[in-house]
Parts: sequence; structure tokens; C-alpha cells
Amino acid sequence: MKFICGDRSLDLSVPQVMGILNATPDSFSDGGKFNSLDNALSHARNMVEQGASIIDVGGESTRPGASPVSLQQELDRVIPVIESIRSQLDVCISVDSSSPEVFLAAKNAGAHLLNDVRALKREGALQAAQQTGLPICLMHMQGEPETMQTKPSYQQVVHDVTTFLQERIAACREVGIESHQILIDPGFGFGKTLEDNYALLAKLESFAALHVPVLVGLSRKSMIAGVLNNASVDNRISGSVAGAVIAAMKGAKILRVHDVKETSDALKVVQATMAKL
Ligand code: 7PJ
Repeated sequence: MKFICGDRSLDLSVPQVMGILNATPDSFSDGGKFNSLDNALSHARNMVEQGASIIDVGGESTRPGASPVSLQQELDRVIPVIESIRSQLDVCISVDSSSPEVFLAAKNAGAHLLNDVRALKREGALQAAQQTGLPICLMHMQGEPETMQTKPSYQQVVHDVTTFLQERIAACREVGIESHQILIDPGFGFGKTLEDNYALLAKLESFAALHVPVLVGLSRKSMIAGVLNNASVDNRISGSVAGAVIAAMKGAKILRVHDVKETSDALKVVQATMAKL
């Protein structure tokens, strides 16, 4: 099960780890520690050594309540980081963005994969993504980061998220992005209550019906804190690893995480077990 990403490929017959690299000064779990270029590169290098096969570079904070960033700010944050990783490390680079201009600049800087929490809904995003020729992760979000946790509401969360992703896959195919270039993600924490998040995790295997690989990001999120007495970010690692293990056992192929070593080890145990099923 090879997934082609630009001039690289990912073997999705085993779960892959995507390490999170926040190029934002206000990202909630690494608090701007990695916003200088050298720090970003050394963090990326550590994550590769610990088992990440993808580095996800993001310059827009999408934590609940975060304010929007300007296009120029986003470009200034992510493009130098992508160029630097591309020149120094042997790893697949994804860009966490919703902006068509960022997609195109990221592709030129050496990115291999687009990761859009707005599922290519911004004006011009579908066309720009198609133009890059890169694969794309389509994520579900209800609302926008500034207000999405105010009052999330669904008829039936698993069904609603599935329908949305199905529609976005169809929109991609209409502009010429093929299904073998698409990943989907239910978007844990993006306009969802604690109950919604666990309902989605419990039924994650149902997304296999969409016939594209599933990516999951629940690392250090409030759905982990919510069952741990609102544990601080530093105390969410075991809970996050448990979530990653459950997701992988329910078919997720890519796990987007902060704690790469812990998650990679856990996924090796998952893999050894799944090989015997
Ligand atoms: C996700 C993401 C996620 C995908 C963020 C955070 C918030 N991209 N970007 N899936 N989350 N595909 O890491 O807490 O869940 S930013």
C-alpha cells in the first residue's frame, strides 16, 4: 500500500507517524519554543530519528479561540522551515495550511503533502491544490477556530462527518485530484464536544467505507485532557498514545503527534499484533 507524495512514497501497510512542527509563536503545546529556524530544524531532526516519516509544518495556530494570521505571516513562518528541512533531512514534508498561495509556495519550497484543516474550502484552494499535483489531507471542521468550540452541534456526528468528507472527496475529483492522492481526517477537537470526539474515535473503522486512507490527530488535545481531570499539556502523553493505539487498531494509517518516540514504540506493538490477525 504505497501512497505517493511528490517524489517520495509512504508505506501505509504499517501505521506511519507524522511529527508536528509548529512554526507559530503561540501554538498551545510547544509554546513557541520552535519558532526559530535552527530550533525548528533540530526539532524536525529529532522527530525523524525517533521514527517520524512525515514532518507537518504549520504556521497558523488553529487552537480553539486562535485569531487568524495574515498570508504573509504564514508564508514567512513556514517556507524557510520547509526549505531547510528539505535540504537537510530525508523525510516527507507536509504543510498544514488552508491558503492557496501557501500550497503553491510550499510545493516550490519542497513540500510533499498538503494538510488542510478546512478541506480545500477556501476560495481557490481546490484549484491550487490540483495545480501542485501533491496529495492532500482533507479534514473535517465545524465552524472556524475562533468560535468552533462555542456550540458544536450535529444530527449524528459520525454520519455528518462522513457525509462532509465524502462531499469534499467528490469536489477534489471534480477538479482532477484523484482518489489515490487523498487522505481523510475526522478532525478531532475541531468544532466537537468531548462526546463527539469519542463517538468518532469509537467508530473510526467506519471511515474505511470512503476508500481512502485515514489520518488522525488527537495528540495532547482537550479530548485527552477531558478524561484526565483536565491534565496539563505535559501530562497528556500516555492518554495521547492510548488514543493513537486505538486509532491505529481501527485502521488509521497516519498518526499526527507531538510525542514521536512514545507513539512510534506503541505503534510497533500494534503492528506486531495486527500482523497476526
Ligand atoms: C490537526 C491538524 C488534526 C490534521 C491540527 C493541534 C491543532 N491537521 N492540524 N488533523 N490538528 N490533519 O495539533 O492541536 O487533527 S492543529
